[in-house]
Amino acid sequence: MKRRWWKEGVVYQIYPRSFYDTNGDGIGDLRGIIKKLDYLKELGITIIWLNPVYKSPNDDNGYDISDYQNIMDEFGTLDDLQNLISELHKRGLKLIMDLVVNHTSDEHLWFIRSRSSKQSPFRDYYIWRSGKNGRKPNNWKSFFGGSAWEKDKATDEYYLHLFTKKQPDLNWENPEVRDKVYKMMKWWLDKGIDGFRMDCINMISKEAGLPDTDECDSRKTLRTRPFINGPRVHEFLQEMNTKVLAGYDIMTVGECAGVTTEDAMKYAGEDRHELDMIFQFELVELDFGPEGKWDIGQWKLPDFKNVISRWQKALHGKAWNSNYLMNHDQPRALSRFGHDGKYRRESAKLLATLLLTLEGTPYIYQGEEVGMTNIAFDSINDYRDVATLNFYQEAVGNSMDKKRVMEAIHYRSRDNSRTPMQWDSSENAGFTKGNPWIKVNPNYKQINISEALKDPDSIFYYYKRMIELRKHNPCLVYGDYTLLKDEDENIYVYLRTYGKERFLVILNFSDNISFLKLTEPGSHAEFIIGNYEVSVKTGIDKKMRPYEARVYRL
Ligand code: TEU
Ligand code: CA
Repeated sequence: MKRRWWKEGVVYQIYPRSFYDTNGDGIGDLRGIIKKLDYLKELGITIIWLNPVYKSPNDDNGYDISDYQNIMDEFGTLDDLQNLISELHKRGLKLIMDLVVNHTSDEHLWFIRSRSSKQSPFRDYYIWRSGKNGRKPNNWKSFFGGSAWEKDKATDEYYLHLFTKKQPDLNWENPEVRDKVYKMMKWWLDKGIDGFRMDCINMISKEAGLPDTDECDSRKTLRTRPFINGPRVHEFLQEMNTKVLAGYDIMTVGECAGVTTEDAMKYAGEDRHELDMIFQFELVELDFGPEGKWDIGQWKLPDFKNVISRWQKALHGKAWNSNYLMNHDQPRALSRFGHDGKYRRESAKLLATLLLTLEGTPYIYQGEEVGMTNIAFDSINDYRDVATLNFYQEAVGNSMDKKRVMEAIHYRSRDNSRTPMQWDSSENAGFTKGNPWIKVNPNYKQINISEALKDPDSIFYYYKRMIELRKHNPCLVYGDYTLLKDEDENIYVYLRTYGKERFLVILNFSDNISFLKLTEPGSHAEFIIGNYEVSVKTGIDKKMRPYEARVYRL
């Protein structure tokens, strides 16, 4: 396996809107990120991924872009971004930016021109169809509710939008569209950025004829939709690689909902010349009920282990994993896979241990490093996420019980991860001197960065130590992964092996004491790090306390 900086690095994801506000308008900004770079350097991360900062009317918080080569007014200017790049590079940190090219905003000049007339030279930049016998062109649904087709008055035709109707899908069949995208990517790379996180990249190719899909709703069958892993997607990505990516020493990660490990090998196989790695969704969909995302199910540790183990095994030596427990689209990992009450500190550290001892590049989401938790607003009016608001409208419209609707939102809303960063215990958690665009989590007085930095036993310092451990041990980066059998449904144990080096990781995912039933491996295990005081430093104590995590060198 080739050594690469992006394999050995640790990514920190910044959601700029909620990170740090420097001018009191209640919205995080680029200068705010620059102000906090020393904090991030202290944590030890090496790569920053920024959610979209381009010009946008913000129907979907920046994922609806109206100008790819300009910065959103609230976030700052191109000069600020250039400063951010040089301040990062000065500190030895890298920057990857979001690339959102499955769709644009309906306020992008291309779309304004495209919708103006059927004869427009931009018409074919998007996917236009006339209705079928007075009905929509097909039965595809938008990810955010309702049909994926919107009828446009000017020409009486429909355009496709897999997300909101302010996010029309680009037509990748059109070589002019692809060339413009590639040119724009080069423009950014020449500014010195170090790579891209590619939004919905496995949706850019749609099956010819745009056939109806057999099933619209279930996430389980997402992979079979005519717009997922479409017929030309690999051709497009190889073209992008040849024309753009290959010329730079950068990293790329593609967001790919609805992929198996086999699909992943096609997108990110070492010999494929497409992407460096992808985000897959299996882990974060374990608790989807049969009705999908808003149907709250239960996740179980054996399934959790299976998913991780399957991906670790399948990609080893062939492609590269990316590991994340949450992002800006997901609830807080701590509230979901850990325990955000009594065992908040222990379980946050347990999740850190997992994330930083797997093969693949780890992604930490802002606030994860201090154990931020989900939010539960009483009123729907305090929510901002378009997917949440659409779900509420639709569910209440279908006369679903309001209390149940709010419960689902409390568990699943994307706003769980989008509340402002909790910097200190001052008003608005020190995030802004003005009115925050979304309310701060009321627990900021206890949970904040300033407290964490004062406490040597904090979650923050545990992350820092784990990141350091990974940095100094290639075994944790490149080593082979083996799941060890333990009948206990609460414990997760695995080995990482690299030549003669071996690490053993033991995680108790329960709020009870559990006993390890392992017979092997040996008695001279050396304790390296854990989230509890440990008296036995050589050999393994089989008693695992609630959410206890330990790493041994064998
Ligand atoms: O998300 C794409 C995606 O697959 C979503 O449907 C995801 O499954 C959902 O948000 C989970 O709740 C990307 C971005 O990450 C997201 O923030 C954008 O809203 C979306 O694309 C459209 O650009
Ligand atoms: Ca601001």
